[in-house]
Order: sequence, then structure tokens, then C-alpha cells
Amino acid sequence: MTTMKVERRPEYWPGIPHVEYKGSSAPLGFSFDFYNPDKVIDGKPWKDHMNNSIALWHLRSGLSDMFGGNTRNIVFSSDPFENSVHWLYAMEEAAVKLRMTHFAGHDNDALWAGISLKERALTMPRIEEVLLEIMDRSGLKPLWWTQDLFTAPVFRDGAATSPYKDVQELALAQAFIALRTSKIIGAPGHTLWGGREGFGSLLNTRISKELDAYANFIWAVYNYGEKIGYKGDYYIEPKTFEPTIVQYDADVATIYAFLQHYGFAKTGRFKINFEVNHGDLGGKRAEDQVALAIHYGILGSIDGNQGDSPVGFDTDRQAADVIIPAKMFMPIIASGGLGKGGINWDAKARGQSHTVEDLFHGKILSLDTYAQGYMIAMHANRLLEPMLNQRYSDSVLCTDNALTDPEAFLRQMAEKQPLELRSGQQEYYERLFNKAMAAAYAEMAA
Ligand code: XUL
Ligand code: CO
Repeated sequence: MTTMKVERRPEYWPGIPHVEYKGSSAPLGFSFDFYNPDKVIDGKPWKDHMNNSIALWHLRSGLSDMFGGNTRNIVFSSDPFENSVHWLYAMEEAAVKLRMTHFAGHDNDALWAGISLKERALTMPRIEEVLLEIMDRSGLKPLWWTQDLFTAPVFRDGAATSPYKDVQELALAQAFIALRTSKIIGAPGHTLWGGREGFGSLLNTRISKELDAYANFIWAVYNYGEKIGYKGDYYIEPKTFEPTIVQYDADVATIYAFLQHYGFAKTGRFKINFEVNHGDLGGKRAEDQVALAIHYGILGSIDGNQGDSPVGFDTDRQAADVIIPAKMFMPIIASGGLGKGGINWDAKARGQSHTVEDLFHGKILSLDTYAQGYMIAMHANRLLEPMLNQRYSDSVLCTDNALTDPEAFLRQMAEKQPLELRSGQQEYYERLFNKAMAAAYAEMAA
């Protein structure tokens, strides 16, 4: 492995132009049909509402699935370090061509398989230099950075929640090194996806030991962050299952309980990185999970993609169904937007779509799909808000005299019966939502 300066190539994705907005009546090509990154919405460009982020691992992905190997094999150099640096430059070019403003990655996406801890510690500063160079040149920003604590065979039984101390310690050392990267590149988020933190069978598992170990691990990461001056948030990424059957970070409510129980909530620094396909796996709709996280003040960022309802695994499909982001963006927009979070494209083309053209069509599809969703959500909020205000205008926390004079309250209630049966009007709301779609498309075509 050489660690000499790697010469950036003039182009990594020849044949792919800079993708611009051309509108839906333009012929289909490497252009946006709906997403107009520079269009000003509520005082800032659309791209700054989305904070679209390229995921390094899906760019490098060979598109294998659990039944077959790679269908795409892009190698820039036979030297693993050089190859990794070229991939970082290729990420920069892809993000710039796609008008993405952010990037996200695991430590291992920027390194190579099977790297030792010692080599990792030596190589990471070189990688950080390249990331800083890329940020400086292109204006790209990190959305979040993370550590891969699930690929190495020793993590099969869990990393932080492995029963074995040496494995737990290895996970911690790796997380420290990755957190240092987050600090150096100024990532607003450091993601802690549980990976293999969970179990397959209670027969060989002590959940109290594992959950306590998980909390100790996260506290140690947090303490290290405070020591080195990491200023960002920590994102826990819910996933109902896969690869384990019971994941300790199964969903928003499970994570919220964990954060409360182990005292993390009081730091105000622990948030959710919600991934749409992870919700699908457990039958949880994105809009509901996101709304819940917003309510508890812990929505950090979104991993954009989608699943396929008949299958029970994480397909990480490029987003194609407009209604999913439309409904998800409604609570996000109503709460003031994603802030320093964004949409990280944890998504890839299907294995049979293995060409470079497919790769870019996939990303354009996703960006256009979420843009349509964003615009629909904005219009839907406008149409539904007055109805919702009306519906809840009479809602109170607790009727006054139920607290001060419960007996009088009971007598009054007896007089009030039976109550009028009011309509929830779900279908009426759904019709309004459809109208919002028409308004959104009219605005996008204007
Ligand atoms: C796995 C997944 C990860 C996390 C980061 O399902 O979503 O890529 O986003 O580790
Ligand atoms: Co993810």
C-alpha cells in the first residue's frame, strides 16, 4: 500500500453532464424533471431545504445482493489506498454533477476491507486531508460520518453488545477513530447505527448485559467527543430487524426509551437518523416515525430510500414512490424543516441496472421523487392546516374542574351524555391531499 499523494483525475464519470433542471416537458435525460435546486422556497434555495447527501458506500457498491455477487466492478487503482482516494474524488464529482450539497460515509467506505486497527489509525489522517481538500474545492459538506461495526466477522455477535470484552473494546477504538474524523471534517452528525447490536435468540442472550454494554459504549464515545471538542449531534438510526432479529434500536420509541433510561436525553445531543426502508421493514410508515421523533425533539436527519412492501429485507431502493416522501415531509416542513439534518441517499440501483448511466438515472430519480414529495407536502400542509386547527380547537390538556372538583366534574359529565358523534373526515382530508398534489404540480410546471 502506498500513501503517496494521489493525483486527482480530470474526470471520473465521463459522459455524465452536470445535471440541471429542465422541467417535466423536456425529453428524459440527465436533467431534473421536477427538482429545481436553485428555486427559492420560503426564502432559501430548494437545495438548502433538502441538504441532499451522497452516500459513499452506495457509490462504491458492487450491487451484490444476498443471492449473488457484484454486477458492477469499478476499480480506479490496484493499490487499496489509491483506489480509496480516487473513490473520494469520484464521490466529489458525482455529488457536484448531481447538485448534492453533502456527503456521508462509514470509515470503511473510505478505507478498504480487512484493514487492521493499527493501519486504520495511520491511514485515516490521510483520508481526512483528502476530505478537507474536497470540501474546500467543491463546497461539499459532511452530513454525517460513522463507523462500520457490522462487516468484520468478529462483530457477528454484536460489536458494542458482543458478550466479549475484547470485541467491545475493538468496536470502541474504531468508533473513537471515526469520531475523530467527524470532528476534523466538522460533521454536524455522527451516526451510530446499531448494525449487529441485537440478538437472534434469547436462549443465548442476556439483554441487560448487552443493553448496559451498549449504553457504556455510547457514553464512552460521547465522553471522547467532549474531550476532542466534537460539536455535532449523535444520530441513532432505527432499524426494526436485519441483520439481527431483535435490534436494540428497533424504532423511534425503542430508542427514545433507551436514551431516557440511560440518561443520554439530558445531553440534548442524541437524535434519530430515520431511514425510510428501515421503517418499512417493521411495518412503520415514515411519516408516523418522523412525526413521533419530531414530537420528542429528536429528529436529526433522514436516510432517503424505499423498500418494497412484499419483501422483508432492506432493499435500499432509489426512491420512486412520491407519496412516501410527500407524507413524510408534511410534519418536517410543519416543524420548520430539517435544520442541519438532510436527506442522505442510502439508496442504490438494482443489481441488474449496473451501468454508470443507471447509477445516475437512479440518483436523479430519487432527487426528483423527493422534490415532488417536498412540494406536495408544502401544499398539503397549507390545505390541511385550517382543518386541523378546527379539529383540535376544543382539545384541552385536562378539563379544569376534573382537577379541582372531581365530584362536580362527574355530575356535569352525567348530564352531558350522550355525546354528539363527530366525523373524523379521513376521506375528506385525503381528497384535500390529492388537490394539494395538483397544486404542487401546477407550481412545479409554472
Ligand atoms: C444499514 C444502514 C447503514 C447506516 C449507517 O441498513 O442503513 O448504512 O445508514 O451505518
Ligand atoms: Co441508513
